[in-house]
Amino acid sequence: MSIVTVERKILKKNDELAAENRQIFKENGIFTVNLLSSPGSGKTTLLEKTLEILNHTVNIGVVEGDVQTDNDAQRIARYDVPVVQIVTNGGCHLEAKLVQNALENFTLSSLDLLIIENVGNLVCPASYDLGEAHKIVMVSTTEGDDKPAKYPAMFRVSDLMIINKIDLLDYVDFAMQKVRKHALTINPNLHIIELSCKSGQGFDAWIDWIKGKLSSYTIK
Ligand SMILES: Nc1nc2c(ncn2[C@@H]2O[C@H](COP(=O)(O)OP(=O)(O)O)[C@@H](O)[C@H]2O)c(=O)[nH]1
Ligand SMILES: [Mg+2]
Repeated sequence: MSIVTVERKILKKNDELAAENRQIFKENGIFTVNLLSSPGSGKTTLLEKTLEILNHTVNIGVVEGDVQTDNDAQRIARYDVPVVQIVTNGGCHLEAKLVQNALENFTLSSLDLLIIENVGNLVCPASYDLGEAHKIVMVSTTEGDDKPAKYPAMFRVSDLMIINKIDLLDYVDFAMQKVRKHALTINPNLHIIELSCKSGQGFDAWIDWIKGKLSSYTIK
């Protein structure tokens, strides 16, 4: 009983800090997304491809969350965009306070888009609002087709599901329609994009989604 109470208090505090972050994003005209998946689904690869395409037209900042290393931040730094690594030292998710601290390292007034790559985990990050406009959940064809059924909370709180690695569909047991059906049963409003970060197939739909959101996000 007491454990439940403590957890509620932590989440309440997190929600307050997330509201502060949301206000900071609003004041600075920054569209922020929180990217979530299991380890290895392709979050960093999606970011790399996105930076290749959008880097010259959109001012992008990246926050990388990882349990132990700064490997992903190093991958992103090659694109010459501002990137801040948060190492959680074993923590399984990012929290609003950690993101707020990370924001001090950006020139916020010059950012249009902030992409937060969360710690690879389909459970804990679902409960933690970071102040983002949208949570985006990614699944990939190599990790089985049971993820929406097994981790429904993540699909309930997300607005977009990206199904990555469709270049491997012929080689893996992955029933696309089953995944789509389960996810939509949990969240009928979920937008779904199938793509391959490797072949580029379907990637335009993702870029169009981001561009559409950026253009309708009139908060300056
Ligand atoms: N075949 C294939 N491999 C991919 C694709 N996207 C990412 N990968 C590979 O999947 C592995 C994990 O990718 P990464 O971006 O580090 O995943 P993260 O842990 O979610 O950030 C890497 O070896 C990538 O090259 C894809 O669309 N197709
Ligand atoms: Mg990564």
